[in-house]
Amino acid sequence: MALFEQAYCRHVDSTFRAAGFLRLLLLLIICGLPGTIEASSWPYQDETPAQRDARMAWWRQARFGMFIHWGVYAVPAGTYKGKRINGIGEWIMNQGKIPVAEYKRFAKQFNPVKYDPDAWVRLAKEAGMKYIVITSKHHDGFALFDSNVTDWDVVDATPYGKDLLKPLAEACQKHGVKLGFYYSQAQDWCHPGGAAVGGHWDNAQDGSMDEYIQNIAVPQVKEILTHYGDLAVLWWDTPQNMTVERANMLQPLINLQPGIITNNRLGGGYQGDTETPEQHIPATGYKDRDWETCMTMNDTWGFKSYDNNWKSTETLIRNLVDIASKGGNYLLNVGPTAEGEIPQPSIERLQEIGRWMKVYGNSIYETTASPFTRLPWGRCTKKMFINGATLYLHVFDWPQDGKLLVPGLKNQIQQAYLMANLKTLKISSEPQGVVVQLPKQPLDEIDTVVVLKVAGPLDIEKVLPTQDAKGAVLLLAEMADTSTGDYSQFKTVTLDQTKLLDPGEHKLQIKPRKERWQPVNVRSITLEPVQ
Ligand code: FHN
Repeated sequence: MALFEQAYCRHVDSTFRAAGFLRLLLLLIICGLPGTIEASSWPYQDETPAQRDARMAWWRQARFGMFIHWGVYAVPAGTYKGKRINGIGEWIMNQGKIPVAEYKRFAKQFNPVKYDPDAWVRLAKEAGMKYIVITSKHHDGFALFDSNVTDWDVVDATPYGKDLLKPLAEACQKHGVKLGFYYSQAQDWCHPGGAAVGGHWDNAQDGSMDEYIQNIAVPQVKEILTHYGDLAVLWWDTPQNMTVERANMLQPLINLQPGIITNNRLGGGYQGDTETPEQHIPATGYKDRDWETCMTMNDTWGFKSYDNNWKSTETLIRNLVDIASKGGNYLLNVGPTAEGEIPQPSIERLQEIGRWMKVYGNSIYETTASPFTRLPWGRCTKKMFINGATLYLHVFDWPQDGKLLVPGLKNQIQQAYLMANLKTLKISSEPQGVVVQLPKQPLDEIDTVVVLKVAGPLDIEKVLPTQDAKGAVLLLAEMADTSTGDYSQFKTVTLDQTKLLDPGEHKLQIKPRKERWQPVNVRSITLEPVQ
């Protein structure tokens, strides 16, 4: 999760007591921060919805991209003076409080002679990824490109001595993969005046942040936006100490790449084009906002030699599907070594994802979010057409009796088949929805996709939650209108008791207390009858 988000997220898993009812309409209210500052130089502020859709089209169709965190931190790779340093690899300088001059010495061992940008791009493509975002400069201030305003870059400070972004840009161009640059605009631990979460630890870091923005960040952003051909994305990060004035020095530069997509991490009140949940998948998508979950395959972004906590291919594929089913993109990270190699476990996982994508990629690309609130056996993605829709049913949990219930679906089904072999499937319309008759075994243990072609506008009856045998009703976050935030640390809170005297529809509102004006993430609400 983004560090700057941590400050204002609170997590609640609420329990609410009620006294018997028939149906309940849930309205969850999730509040944002008090009004943000008006940003003035957003070049797309007069864009019509159609212009915006056209600008965002490739990104929305892509659904899957590669994040690359690469820099001098790959040399210590998590170890400093013989000690393993806690935390993510690219933060070793900050976590280990390594003095600037000492950290800079690691650059002498940064010699990525095995760097093969063409192979990296081919790997991304093989995995089914449509774009790459690479750290042109991370928080340690080290530039992977030849910068005119500093010697703290790959050309001047390393034995390798060559710009790393140029050949990557060429390979992306050659293979038709879009390229984006990550740029740490505020945190810079090696240039005086750059911000540092937790504060400076070396006098060499002290200086004016305004001058740092003016003399380092602004010219470097100009460099990355003008020296590498067409750029698709500019990915800001950690807006530590970014005032609106500082953001205004950087924001207009995006005009140098007309149509470029930027994220929401510049600071100064700029919302950018995309929300960027980090290391988690929101329970639902973001209403009226494009979004992209960025995630590591192990527990670090930058290479750490001893981080072997790799996610399984099953988890990664299901994450991609989950995200697509909520209308978002998945930006999956690799952290290459100081020699320029993507770690083998990452390569293997990307190749396995690629094998799945070869068969099922069309159920991900160009799809939009699921029309169902929740499917007990998996996820759904869809494509809408003038006369109907294609529903891709992603079956994670294969039904033992072979009957797949698509709850609430009322449409006439034109075709039902297994995506992998086009085998037609029998269907029947039942009062609870459409039932698809599946073969005994899934074709893919991770996710077998069933395609339903339906006629007419989608007609899906909302299946409302019902009481269980004990009379309890479980309301999940997926059923709410919107939800965001980190879904890893919840606590259960007993809220209150109330009497519902009349049967019928009731409205339940949950709001944060005014004096603690923060967003609340609600995972589920249980209504229990009072005995
Ligand atoms: O501090 C960084 C971190 O190193 C990494 O780059 C991630 C990627 O989204 N962003 C920041 C934390 O939010």
